[in-house]
Formats: sequence, structure tokens, C-alpha cells
Amino acid sequence: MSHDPFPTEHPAVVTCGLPYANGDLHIGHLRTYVGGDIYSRALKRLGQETAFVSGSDMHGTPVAVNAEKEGVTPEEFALRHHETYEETFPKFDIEFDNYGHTHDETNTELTSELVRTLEEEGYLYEKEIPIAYDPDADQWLPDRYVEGTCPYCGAHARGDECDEGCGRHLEPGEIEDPESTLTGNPAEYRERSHRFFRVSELQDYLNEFIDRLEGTSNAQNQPREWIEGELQDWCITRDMDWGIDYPGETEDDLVLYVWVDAPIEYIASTKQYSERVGAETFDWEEAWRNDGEIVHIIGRDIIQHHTVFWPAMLRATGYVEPRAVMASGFITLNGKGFSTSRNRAVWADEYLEEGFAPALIRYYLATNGGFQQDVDFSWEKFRDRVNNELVGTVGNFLYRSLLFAYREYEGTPEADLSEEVRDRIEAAIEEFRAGVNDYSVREVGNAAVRLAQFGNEYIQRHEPWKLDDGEEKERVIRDCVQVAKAVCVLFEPVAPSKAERLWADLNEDGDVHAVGVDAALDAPAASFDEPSELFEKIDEERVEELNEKLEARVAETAADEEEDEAESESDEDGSADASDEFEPLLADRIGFKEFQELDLRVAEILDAEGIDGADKLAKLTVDIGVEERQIVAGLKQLHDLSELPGKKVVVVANLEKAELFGVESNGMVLAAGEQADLLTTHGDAEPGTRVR
Ligand code: B3M
Ligand code: ZN
Repeated sequence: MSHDPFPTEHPAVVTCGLPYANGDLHIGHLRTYVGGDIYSRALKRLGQETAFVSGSDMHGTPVAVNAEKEGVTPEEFALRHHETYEETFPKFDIEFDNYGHTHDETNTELTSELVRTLEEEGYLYEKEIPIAYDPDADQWLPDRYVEGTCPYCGAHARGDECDEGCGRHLEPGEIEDPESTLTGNPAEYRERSHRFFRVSELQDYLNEFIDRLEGTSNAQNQPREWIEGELQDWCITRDMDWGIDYPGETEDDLVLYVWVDAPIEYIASTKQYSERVGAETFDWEEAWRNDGEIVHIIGRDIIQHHTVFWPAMLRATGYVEPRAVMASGFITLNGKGFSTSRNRAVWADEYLEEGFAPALIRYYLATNGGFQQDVDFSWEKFRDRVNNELVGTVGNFLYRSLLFAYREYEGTPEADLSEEVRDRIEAAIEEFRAGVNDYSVREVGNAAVRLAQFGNEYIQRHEPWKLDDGEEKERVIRDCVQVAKAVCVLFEPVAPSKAERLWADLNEDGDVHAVGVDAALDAPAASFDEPSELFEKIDEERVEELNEKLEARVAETAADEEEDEAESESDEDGSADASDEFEPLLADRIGFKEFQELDLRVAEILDAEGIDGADKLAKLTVDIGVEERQIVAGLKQLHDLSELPGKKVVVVANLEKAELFGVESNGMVLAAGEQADLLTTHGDAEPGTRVR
């Protein structure tokens, strides 16, 4: 690895976080894959030797739990989803050089080999630890089979991850008040022997590594707290039978933790690529053992795995460390989180069935915000960006200039390129290059759009339609065709299929996917046919239709669920009484005095904003009459935050202060149930009024 600007002499490997093979893909999932595809295409365009790899994550409880729900084996279940992903990605022009899966032979072998090396190098030890156990189901409860309270921030959490609060990875035995997700019963902790990786021994190394790490700033900043604090060793085995067996393990039901074999697929997938194309074309060993430039593109919820555990594993087994980690923000839909279970999503298939080109969503996802920022999707915003930027700027420039060139000259007139246009194209190439070196997918995408904007302005300024035939007119048109060709070359990473069509319209030879950035300045073909229009406007009615479809689908799913619930309730005890689902009433009563110790107040929300880096948390400013307070609440995905100011709520004013995600919370907002239905007042009690 080097820290030289791209392109370097070393082979690069760009990877995308492996999707768990456990459900359908929606457009929110596509963000990192689109980002990865654009980034690797851009690297190739700069002349960087690059392999773009990923694969499906087949193991672990996320897959096992869902397979169980469907009543099929995890293998069958995971393979089915793997196959769907493999087919879906190319439909969005996401073209991996290799897309494998973690259950294949290459990964299984490589994983065993790495674990054996860890053992030989003295990095592993065995220790008895408490493991959650469900006595009713007579089963160990690894990871997602158990839920409880995060010991670090107090949020509700999954067995191996504080997914609703601080985002930390949780070790087996750490979660408090464990409950079995199989039966809903409290779980017990029982002692059990497991294998541990001495990550703590690599603390000094990781401290240096994190200073060197390139990529998005969240990936470098977020793990500092862990790396600079006391690093815990990492439990790498689980009591399950679905997964890769602990090498040499004879005991049943002990497999490697999914986060051991999952990142190894990055190497295994590169290996498969080398085996397919030959080491002369791409040598996986050179890349991973010697001097590769490894760039990981992931969602920001898995930064810790990629900046602590994974580099520790690579270091301990003699592999190259990652050069960069690019961690993307999340996607919301109309201001709220996507919800697979509620069908509140724009599904990948559905997007394609609507007949939208992949370029549109690729452009939207890549350039709507910086890579680490959260992006909101709505059909309205989608239409605006398509109509204004892709149709209005890019499509408009290309069509008007190429049509004019075709009508007047049947191609590119013979003339020298003007200095102004040469400089402008060179500047666009530099923007593109800087985007790659700044790990900014957005800048890569914008370089071409800004160039098209210049093209529009240029053609407008020179008004070739007013010029008499002759040198001046020929030069202006030659300039415009050159800009069009440069836009094609620079926009290819964002819009590969569109670039292919434009390349053909320009009557250019060869493969637009294979040319370097310099092709932007090569002379355009002397003749071409009438151009086609590259992008189409999305009209208002279409947006309404799409919104209606989405709403109808969500409502239908909710109605189905209610029906199912009512059915299963009446199946159980012959009545449709919904109280079965509720938590049982607490048996212990409290006195009125104890109740009065709670200082409950009416409050008005003045401001609500999401907390960066937290999926669910929002920072509220509330007026409680006597003063203004800042309160952190888990509302981000469940409410449209912009609609909260002005709402009256009830807060616990004398709750101890707490810090959530580094933000002080001074009180608690009362809300009911999983959907955080906010408690409000029926009349017009003033903020500050006590609730009794
Ligand atoms: N399969 C998906 C996730 O947690 C997980 C990624 C593995 S990357 C090596 O986002
Ligand atoms: Zn937590």
C-alpha cells in the first residue's frame, strides 16, 4: 500500500460491505454498492489497476433467524437470496469483477487458514464466559437470538450490537437483562468455553493504523474512542451450527462468528477473480499480501468492524492493511427510515419495473449529499433532480449541441479546439481526479455535470445558430462536441449504460468503459448520426402515482398484519382480545408519594434534529415553562422531525442527566410503544404545567 495519490503502481481492491443474504433489496441498500461501483470505475478511468469485489454474507444469526421464520434451512434460504442479489446488481449497472459468497469453498478454506494462522501466532486463547441461554427452548442464544439493554448507553440492543443507541459491538455476555427472541422469556447466563482473539495486543498497532487510515472522516474519527480506550479481546466463536466450523473443532455446534469469515470474503472474492482472469491480469496475492491499495466501502454502522477487528486480523495474519474506509450515511424515505417489515420502501425490483434507468438512481444516491451524510429519498426530490440536472443540464446540453452539429456538419467540423474549452475540460478531469483522491463519490459525479453546465453556458454565449458558416461557427461546434465527448467519458462511472449509448451516438470506436480520462481530449469522430435524447422528464402525475402506490402498499401491509394478528389471537384463546401482546402488568404497586417523586411536565417541542452518526436518536429542544431543555429521544426514524416543532409532549423533568451518543440529554420525552407514539395533551395546558 502507498499513500500516493491515485493512480499508483500498486493494484487496488475496492470492496463493498457484504449484504446479508436475508431479504429483498431496496434502493436504500444500493447506496454503498452504487458508491463502490462509481468509485472503482473512476479509479479504472484514472488508469489504476483495480479489482471491484464483494459477495453475499451467508452466515450468522441475521440469516439463521429469518430462515427459521420461513421454515427452510439457512443454506437454502441464503443461497436463494444470494442468487437474487447476483442478478439484481448488474441491473443497476453495479458490475463487480467478482461477486462470491461466504459459504463457498474459497472463503471457507481461506477462513480456516487465517484462523489457523492466528492460532499458530499465539493470538487465540480459550476462556469461559457467560453465554445467554434459553432454558425453555433448550438453546444457546448467540447474537440476534438475544436482546436486552446496552451496558454502555442503556439503549435497547441486540446481542452483538447496540443498534438503537451507541452503535457499539457487544461481546457475548455483555448485554444486560437478556431476553430470548425465540420465546420472549428472560434468558439465563451459563458458563461456556469460547475462543478469543487478542485484539488488545494490537492496540499500539491500531493506534498508528487509524492515524494513517484514509477515506471518509467518520471512519477515522468514530473508532478512536475504542482504539484509544481499553481494547477488549474479541470472542470469535458462537454456539450455532450454521457457519464455518472452528478449524479442527470436533465439538458440535461451534462455528466462527460471522464477522470473522465475512470480511475474509473480500480476499476470497479477489482470489476468485484472479483465478478467473489469471494472475497476469490481476494478482490477488500481490494485492493482499504485498502492496495492494485496499479501499473498503461500507455503511457507517459497521465502521468498528472495519477499523478495529478486521485490520487486527489482517495484521496478525500477515496481510496488507486497508488504505481507506469510506463509510456512507443512511437513507430515509420521505424523512423516515425504510421499513422492510412495513413494506415502507422503494424496492429495487419495483424501481426497475417502473422503467427507470439505473443512471437516475445512481446519480441521485451518489450526488445528493456527501458520502457520509444521510440522504433522504422522495419521488418528488428524485423527479426534481432528474428533471433539473439530468434532463435540464446534461441531457439538454448533449442533445442541443450534437443535434446542431449533426444538422450543420453531419458530425464534428474540422477546426482546432479552443484554448478555453481545452482548459475547462482539463479542469474537469482534475475535479474528477480530486474527487477520487478525496474519496468523494459526489465530486466524481459532479465533475461531469458541471462540465455540461459549462457547455450550456458556452453554446448560449456563442449562439452558433446566429453565426454565418465559416471558421468561427466550426470552432464553436467542434468545442461543443468535444465537451460532449468529455462529459461522456467523465460521466461513465455514474451512468455507465447512458455513456455507452452516447459513445455510440458520437460514433466513437471501442469501449467507453475501457477508456482513460485522457480520452476526454481526444478528437471526436468526424461524422455521426442524429443523436438520441439521453434522459426523459418525469412528470407530475407520475410522481403522484408513485406516491399513491407506496402509500397503498404500506396501508395494505398494515391491514394484513392486523388481520394476521387478530387471527392468531383468536386462534390462541378463542377471543380477539389484543391484550395478549402487551407486557404483563407489574405486580409491585407503588405509593402515591413515590409517584409524586416523578416530576412530569407539559412541554412544547421547539426544535428537533437528527444526531449525526446515530440511526434513531434525535436531539429535541423543548420548552418546559421554567426553562428550555435539550433532550435526546429515539424518534429519528419514526417521526418526520420537521413536523415536531410546536407539538406538546409530556416530559420527565427530574430524570438524571445522561449522555447519549456524546449528546447531553436532560430529561425524557414520554412515548408509547415501538412506534414512539408521543404523549400529548388533550386541552391547552401551558408548557411547564405539572402532570399528576
Ligand atoms: N453482512 C451487513 C451489515 O452489517 C454485513 C456486512 C459484512 S461486511 C464484511 O451491514
Ligand atoms: Zn449502546
